This record gives sequence, structure tokens and C-alpha cells, in this order.
Amino acid sequence: METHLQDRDRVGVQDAVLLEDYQSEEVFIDNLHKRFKEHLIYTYIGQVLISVNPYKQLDIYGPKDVKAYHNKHFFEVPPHVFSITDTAFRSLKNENREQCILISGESGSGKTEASKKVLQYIAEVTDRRGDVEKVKDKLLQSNPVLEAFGNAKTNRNDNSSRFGKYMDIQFNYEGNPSGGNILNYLLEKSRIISQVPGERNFHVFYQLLLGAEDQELARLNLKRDLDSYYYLSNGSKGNGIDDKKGYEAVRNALTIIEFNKQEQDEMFQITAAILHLGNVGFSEEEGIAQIVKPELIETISELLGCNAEDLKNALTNRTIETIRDVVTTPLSRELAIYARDALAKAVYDRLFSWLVYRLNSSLKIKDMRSYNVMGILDIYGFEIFDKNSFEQLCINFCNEKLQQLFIELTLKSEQEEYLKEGIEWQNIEYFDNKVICDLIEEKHKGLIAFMDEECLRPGDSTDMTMLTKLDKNLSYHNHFVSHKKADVKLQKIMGRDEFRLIHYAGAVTYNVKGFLEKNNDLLFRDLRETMSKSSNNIIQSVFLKEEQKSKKRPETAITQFKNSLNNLMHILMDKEPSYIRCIKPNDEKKSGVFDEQLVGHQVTYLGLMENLRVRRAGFAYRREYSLFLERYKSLSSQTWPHYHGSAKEGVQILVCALGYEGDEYKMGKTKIFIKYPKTLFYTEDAFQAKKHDLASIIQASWKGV
Ligand code: AOV
Ligand code: MG
Repeated sequence: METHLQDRDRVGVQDAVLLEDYQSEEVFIDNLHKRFKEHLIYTYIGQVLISVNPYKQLDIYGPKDVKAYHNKHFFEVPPHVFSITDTAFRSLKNENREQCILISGESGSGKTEASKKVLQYIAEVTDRRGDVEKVKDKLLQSNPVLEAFGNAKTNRNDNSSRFGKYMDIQFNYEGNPSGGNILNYLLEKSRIISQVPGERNFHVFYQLLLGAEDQELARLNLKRDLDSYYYLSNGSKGNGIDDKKGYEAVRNALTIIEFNKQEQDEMFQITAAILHLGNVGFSEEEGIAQIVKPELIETISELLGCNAEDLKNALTNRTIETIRDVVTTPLSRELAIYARDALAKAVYDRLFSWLVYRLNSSLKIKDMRSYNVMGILDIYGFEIFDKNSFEQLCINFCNEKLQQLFIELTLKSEQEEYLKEGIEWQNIEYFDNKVICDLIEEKHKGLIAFMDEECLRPGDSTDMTMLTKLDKNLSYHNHFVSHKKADVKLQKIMGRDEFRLIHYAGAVTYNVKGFLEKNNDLLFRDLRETMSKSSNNIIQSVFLKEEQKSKKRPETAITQFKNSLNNLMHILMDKEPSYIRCIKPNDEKKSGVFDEQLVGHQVTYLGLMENLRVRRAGFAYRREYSLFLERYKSLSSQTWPHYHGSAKEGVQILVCALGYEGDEYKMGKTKIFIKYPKTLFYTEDAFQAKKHDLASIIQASWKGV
């Protein structure tokens, strides 16, 4: 317990609530920095874990560490992701409370690594029996598969998750993992067709080309040459990523998760078909697109199991159904390219969804008797780039929702604890970001509603008409800034095709270019129909399902996202949350470098100061009487070496002996609440001095013998 207090000048405090000046961001960051220098990457704010990416392997996740954290109260041991997990796991097992671990932070801050550590810890502290082991293997092995298809090298992170993930681990009545379920959010499918300089397409393409055996490549009609494929050509090469090993890991994982040969074959056929599809070029004759190498279409059709003629037609024509008849018109070269890219994105996106669906069927709990769940959310953090587009809007909206949940749950749990302990509740002032959530998602009058209205309006709607609509309807709102409404200084940096939202974490300017197209997410009907007739089981199943659904007006991308987020909020709301807030210490992926300014931004985006303020608004420190007494009993002769009355009485005696003033503490039903850190430090220092004295006495008496 609190051994850290001895060295707080050098290694800082392990819980930021113990900082004297808790309002100062500088002090807060300095504390993180001190700890980081000592390789102490974890720090708490109450029960929230902050993790600073060390960018190097630390020897803190081995079997001895698992043992050190197993069945320990989180305040008895230094902060650690294992401790958060252990606390959650014990609450799940002993109190039957469903758990969720919410991990947030910007790209490259260590969210995915943290989520893997959570899973690793659970795997290590549960039974090793055959059937349990099998479930754990499947849960662990779902990672390399999802990462191959859903992660990519970006300029921020060599293994960046390009989708949001929520994974439930299901536990049976013995407290052993017995199944799992994964929900995925918004895969960044635009990456399929192009990547910015320095970045790559999804790992799986490189893994396949560099890792598959010659025979497999021949089956897929592929060459072992990255430069031959247009969809890979504008990105960067591997540098440092071992794709060959990655391929082996994926194949191995697929086998463990019990994907049969046919399923694996079909998955890689689709992957190969996308590479070929990127190489389909078009020429134009009298405004009509012609396929340059028709033989490529034969290859693609074979791989996707569809009819080559149908595919050729679908790539160069478009059929529109009007009220009276059905009209087919040929496409221009530009539209044919659009159709080709849309097909590649759609096929890959659906392959990914199928993969998650298939993983889930393999992870499905066999024993349906009562079970408990621990969910892990690894989702994209708040993004502010120089240019922000539709994707950033979705991601930042998601963060607003999570912040809202965080506020509700943290305040709720503070309130509940005070109530339970019979302590008067003091109102805490905080910024409630519900106004921003409403601005974005409110029915009929939120940003999404107006966006959709324009996107779904037949006729001449464009990105700019959409923006005009937003400006007209939302300019009244404090958190929406149109170009017109902006002050002179802001107008200079804001384009006419931009709008600005004042998010809880800061202001973001969004450029509307491409909004309409991305939100409509249109795949021409001819392509949809061709795919739904495919003999590739994966393709057929995903497109057929949509064909059946598409009789209704399809939902826009952002509305689908909104609905899945609201669904996620319901799932999380019922659970006991634990938070891991990840921070990236520098932009160079370097170990040992702590850029205070960069960290400062993230502290703001993550709302950590607000978090600390809420936690400190009441009491800095609270502890069960028995634990408090056990540690500090040497500080009064009435409680040392044993106190025989109730722990609460014992603590009351101690508090009097230590001379606590009336406003410094409160006695709850089971816990003592201490308002200021200095009170605790004073107590802890007295304890350390006493311990030292006692040790000398013991030593002296020993020498005397
Ligand atoms: P992210 O999930 O937060 O980014 P990752 O978890 O992928 O970030 O971490 C990025 C890289 O940082 C990893 O590949 C490791 O090299 C390193 N790293 C992170 N955490 C640790 C740790 N605890 N110990 C050692 N190295 C670590 V993104 O998915 O891009 O938002 O989209
Ligand atoms: Mg990640």
C-alpha cells in the first residue's frame, strides 16, 4: 500500500488525486513525466488507469507479474493494467456484476496492446483444463486474424486498427471463459483503393503476397510482386513488418478457430480478387467506358465465383428502375472507375463483416446456462487533423458518446458511493457534453438528420448543398460554427466548404468534400445483383442478405453508425465500467521521449483534468476502515499492536491521535473519506517514520541478544 509516497519527489504519485494542486495541468503532466522516466507507465486517477506508451518492451507482463497482481486490491499494488483487470474480474466472479473495460486514446497510444494484456491476464488466471483452454485459444487467436484484415501501417502506428472493436468474454458459473462475441464498427474501407504516402493497405494483402506458398499464389493467379498491384502501389513498403510471419500466424489462427479449408480458400480468393480488381483499367470510346484487359475480368470472376459477362456489364453499365420502366445506360470511364472502386471497397467491407460473424459463430458459448460478461472496447480516440473529413466526424461523434457515458457512469458511481456510505452529496460542477451529442444526433433537428435529408434527396444534391442546409439550420447552436458565423480571424483559416464543431475535447473543422458519397455509400445495383448470384459462399451470403434488405430505403452510413453506437451505449450502460486512458508520449514512435506539449493535448482530449476535478471535488482518498487501521495502527498506542474493537472505532481513535481537523475527513459506513492529499501524506510520513523507529528498536534488541 502507498509505498510510493516515500519517493514522491522522484517518481511522482501513483494516483493523481494525491496531487496537491490538482487543478494544474502542468503539475499533472509533470507527474506523468516523472513516472515515465522511471519506466512507470501506469498512473491512476482514482480508479481510472492512465497508460503512457513506452515504445519498448518492459519486463512487467510476465508470469511473476501476473502472480503479483492476482487477487490483490488495486491499492495494495502499483498501478497496472493487470490490476484493473483483476479488480474487474473479481467483481464479476464474486459479485456477479457484468464488466466492461473501456480503452481510449489517440492512434498509437497503446489501446490494442492494452486490450491484449487484459485478455492475456484473464487467460493466465483462469483454469487450464482442455475445454477452457480451447475457448481461450480461440479468443486469443481472433486477434491476429482481425488485425490482418482490419489493421494497417499508418504514419502514426505501424499496426493501426482501422476499425472499432468491442469484444465480450463470456464466463461460465465457475468463472472460466466459455465463449465470446465481437462487434465491429466502421472499417476504414477507403484504404482499399488508396493510401496516403508512407502508409499501407491492410496487412493481409502483403501477408498473402509475401507469405503464401507458390502453389497458393498460382491458384490465385498472383505474382509475388507488390509493385504489380495498383491498389498497393501508392502506399509504402513493409519496412520492418514481417509479413511472411504474419501470414503464417493468420493461417495458424484460422485453423485454431476452426475455419475449414473451403472457408479459408474462399477468404483468400476474395482477397486476391480485390488485388486483381484494382488492376482493371478502362479506356473511353465516345464517352463509353471499355475494359482494357477483359481477361482480368475472367480471373476475378473465377475467384469471386460470379459470371464474367455479368461482371463486365455491371462494371460498365448502370441500371436504374423508374416508376414506369427499367433503363440501362453505359458508364463513362470516370463512373466505371468509381464503380470498380466501390465494388472493391464493398466486397472487402463485407468480407470483414463476414469474418467477424464467422469468428462469433466459432466463439459462441456452448453452455447457455447463466453466464457473465466482461466486455473490452478498443475504439479510435478523438481525431483532429489538418484536414478532417466524414471519417473524423464519425470517430469524434463516437468519442462524444463515450464521454457522455463516462460522465454519467463516473458521476453516478460517485453519487452511489456517497449515498451508500451515508455521506452528504455535494454537487459537482462539470461540463456535460450532452448538448453536443444532441447537436449531432437529435431526431429531425440534429446534424445527422439534415445531412441525411440532403444525401437521400433525389436530384441535384451535392456536398455544398448539404453544407448550406447545415449552415442554415444549425448556425444558431453554440457548438456549431459556419463560415459565415465565424469571426474574421477564423474566416481566414476556414474554407467556404467547411464547418466547425466545438467538441468537448476541442474545436474541429470538417471539410465536406466527399461527405455525400461516403454517407450514401452507393454500390450500383448491377454489381449488387451480380455478387448476390456468386457461387463463393461468403460473397453470396453477405450480398444476398443485403439484396433482401435493400427493398427498403437503405440507411446512410452515418445513421447506421449512429444506431450501432446507441446500441453499444445500451450494452455498456448496464455494466460496471473500468477505464484505461492511453497516451502517446511522442510522434516518432521512440522510447524514452516524452513530449510534454503532445501529452498536454491528449490530456485535454481525454478530458483527464475534468475527470480529476470530479474525482477530487469530493474526497481525494477513501479506504475501508479495516485496511486503513491495519496500515496505520502503529500510530497510536491504543491501536498498536492490536485493536480489539470495531475497525471504525479503531480508525476514529487513530484520527483523533493524529489530530485530523473536522473538515479534513468524514466517516462513512464502511470507509473513511479524506478530503486533502496532505492529510494522507502527513499520515503516511508519520507511518514511515514510525516504521523506521520500530525497525531500529527491533534491530537494537536483536543486537543486544
Ligand atoms: P493503438 O491501438 O492505440 O493505436 P497500439 O496498441 O497498436 O496503439 O500501440 C502502438 C505500438 O506501440 C505497438 O505496436 C507497440 O509497438 C507499442 N506499444 C503500445 N503499448 C505498449 C506497451 N505496453 N509496451 C510496449 N510497447 C507498447 V490505433 O489502433 O492506430 O488508434 O488506430
Ligand atoms: Mg489499435
